[in-house]
Amino acid sequence: MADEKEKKAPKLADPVAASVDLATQVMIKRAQELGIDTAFDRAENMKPCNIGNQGTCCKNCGMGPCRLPITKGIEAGEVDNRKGICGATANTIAARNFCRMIAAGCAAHSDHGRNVAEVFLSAARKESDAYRIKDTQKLLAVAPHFGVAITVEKDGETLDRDLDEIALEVGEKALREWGKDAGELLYLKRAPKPRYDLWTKLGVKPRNIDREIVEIMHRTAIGVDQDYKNLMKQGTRCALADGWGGSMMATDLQDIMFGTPYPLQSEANLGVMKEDHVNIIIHGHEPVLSEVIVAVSQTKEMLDYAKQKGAKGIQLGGICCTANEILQRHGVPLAGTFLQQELAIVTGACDAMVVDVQCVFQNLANVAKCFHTKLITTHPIAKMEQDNVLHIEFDEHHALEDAKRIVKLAIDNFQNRGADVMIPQQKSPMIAGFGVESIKYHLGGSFRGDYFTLNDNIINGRIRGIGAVVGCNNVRTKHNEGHLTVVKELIKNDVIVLTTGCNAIACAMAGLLTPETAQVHCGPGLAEVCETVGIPPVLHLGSCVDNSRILLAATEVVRAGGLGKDLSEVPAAGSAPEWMSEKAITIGQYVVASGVYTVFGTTFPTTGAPVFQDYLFKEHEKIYGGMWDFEADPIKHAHKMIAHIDKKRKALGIDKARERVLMDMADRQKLEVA
Ligand code: BF8
Repeated sequence: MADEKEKKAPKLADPVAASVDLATQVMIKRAQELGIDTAFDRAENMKPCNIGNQGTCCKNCGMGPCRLPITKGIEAGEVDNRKGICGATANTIAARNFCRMIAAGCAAHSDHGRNVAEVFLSAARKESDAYRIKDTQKLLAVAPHFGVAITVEKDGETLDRDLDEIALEVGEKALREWGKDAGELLYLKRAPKPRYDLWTKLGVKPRNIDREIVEIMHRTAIGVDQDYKNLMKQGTRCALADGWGGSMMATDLQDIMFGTPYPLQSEANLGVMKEDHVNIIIHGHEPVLSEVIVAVSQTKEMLDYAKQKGAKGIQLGGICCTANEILQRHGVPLAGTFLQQELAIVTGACDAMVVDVQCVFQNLANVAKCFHTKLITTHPIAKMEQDNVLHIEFDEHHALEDAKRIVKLAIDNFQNRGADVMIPQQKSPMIAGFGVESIKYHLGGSFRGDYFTLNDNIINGRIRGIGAVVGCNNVRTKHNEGHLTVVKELIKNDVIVLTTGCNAIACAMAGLLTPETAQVHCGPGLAEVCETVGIPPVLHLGSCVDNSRILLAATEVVRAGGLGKDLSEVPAAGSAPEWMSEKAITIGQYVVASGVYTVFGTTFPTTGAPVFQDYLFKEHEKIYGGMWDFEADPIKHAHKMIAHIDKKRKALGIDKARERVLMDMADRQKLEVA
């Protein structure tokens, strides 16, 4: 009997039920025909642990794991007597687990930021040929936030300071943010003053990034912090260290080194791969290597070499957030989302997949074994145990040589392709490359470059509000269905959408990142604005660390006037319909602590501790002006966001239909007084 059970073939995913995307469906089926399992199939055979899922499994010591599943009785109002061996309650356990997720997410984003800061400093010191200070305007804009002067006084005259000197000081000051011994994170003051003052009053201002992560690990160890409210105070401090610290610095320093994104055209989905080209897929998160690969793969030397080997050229494609980074700055097409990484290899046309850190499936190595694909890890902290994986460690001091070696390896591998190439045809055009600066220009014009026009259109009701829809794919829900349904429902109701991460890739694949989308999917007000200024109703703002751009865009909205004095007053809401990564929890917490209502879909990791969950979902609004929510149904999810936006419109007194007039500063000030 036991043998019979073991022999049972694993279940296969139904491709149509697994994804709304045709290319994905085709490639899941293709993998199944070839006998290759993907995450979609594995999810059929591995059900999530029901107790871990509720957030109430504690494995922080060797006496457990202590498992505290919720019961029907407790749900119905019975006294909750659950406790672990040490006495930890469900609230304590769920809060500890939640805080550890925040610490992990903050560590991931911020360690990325630290690496960028180190490369930045090496560029400022001119130690590398591959990196330089490219966007000096952004350097000058960012320097004052680090307390770095951009002018000098000489003989009673104010002179521009040397750019190299400024860059060096910015790099040094930035790097100190991870471990300085006193003070608070310098970027916190970029938030609107009432928000900064609130964080001061609540005692949640991060001191330095590393310390906040370490303190969570300490406080969540057995026998330390046993008050879920106190734990969440530290959770918030750590999350803010990510959003207004590590992530924001990563974005800024990357922009200075690699260029601030401006709108550009590109394409998305597996169909961007080309049969007659060398295909290199770049996957992961840190753009320091991928930037150089992009540059090297465009050199005549490499293109000639590719032709010599029988290819027509070199086609780059991205997966996950590296994809977003090189798309935003260079227009490199997106090959797919997090859940399409294995499928890119299943095409049989992936000559090399280059990975760095985060969101990389270890099963890529097993899939690569079935094809000619060279799977190359590049980061010292992220290797794979399988023996077919090549490790080419990347170092900023010889970045060009490393990138050349990788590109050459891919070209050499082109001729090893088997006959089993199958690239799906699907790909969609898109406009990407938005950011705080380009929104200013597009919605404000070159003479009036600011957020006034956006604010005016929110005030007059053409735009109902702002939705920030971000985050991962989660194989426990239909790939991209939540993302697309939430976004379409928002724009249909005149909510402009700012997107990052895998949501942005999903929207790109579905063609939502084009100005033409406005006519098809938007409500009349938003459609009118998009048509007038020629932007898509869904603006791609980059990778997940670039959620910091959303914080700063919202801050610009506050600054432009008429929509309140703090982020919590703006008619805006956040969403991650298909989240799965710990990073998403960190992002959610810093967005909530910045005053924004945030809804997650698919699952929520605190359902086994209703009192703690209430603290996040209800009490947080009283503390921060923003709170968490959970809604798996994407239409209801979108309408919860819209209801919140309407609540904020009402509080601002802009809920009534208004005469559509262009407001000046005086009008906006009058509104604020009212
Ligand atoms: O940092 S959205 S699946 S790729 S974690 Fe990963 Fe989630 Fe995609 Fe980027 Ni963000």
